[in-house]
Amino acid sequence: MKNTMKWTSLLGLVLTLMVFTACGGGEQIQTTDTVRTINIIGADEMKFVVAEAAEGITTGDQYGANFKLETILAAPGEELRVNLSTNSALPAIAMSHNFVLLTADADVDAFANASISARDNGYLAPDMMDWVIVHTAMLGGGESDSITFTAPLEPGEYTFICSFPGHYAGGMVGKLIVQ
Ligand SMILES: [Cu+2]
Repeated sequence: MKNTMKWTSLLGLVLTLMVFTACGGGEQIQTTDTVRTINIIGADEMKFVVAEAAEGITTGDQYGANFKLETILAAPGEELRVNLSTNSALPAIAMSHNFVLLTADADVDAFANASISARDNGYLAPDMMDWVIVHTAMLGGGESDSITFTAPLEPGEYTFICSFPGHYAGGMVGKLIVQ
């Protein structure tokens, strides 16, 4: 009997926590609605794609139902959110994506090449992290990550890439244009 009561209390606690968590999540979505959000999909074709054109981005070739994300336009110091989702049925070791925004002075080729052998650091060249403004986690199929950051104050072109081996070379690259 005592045990049953313990379990009942525990179950009650768990349910309460679940309700709190659910409410917390809802509030968070409401309070962050003002941040401009760009929903990006990492596609098997080694491209950053978006489901539809939107103000403040430019798109290119069509991939299935989606369009290649070419550029993100931002005002200096604008707050932005990038939601990245990997859409793939392949195992994570074969097909994963991240979104890595690099500084204007970064040597993008050098960073991408050095990152190939940086598997232990999420394929981010550990000695070139000064060039990384912000990045998502490396995401396998079905995973997603959200980052919120401030666009650089200095107008210019900032390259973003996926640093998974071969993906930058395969065209998984775009530009954040601050103007
Ligand atoms: Cu990728």
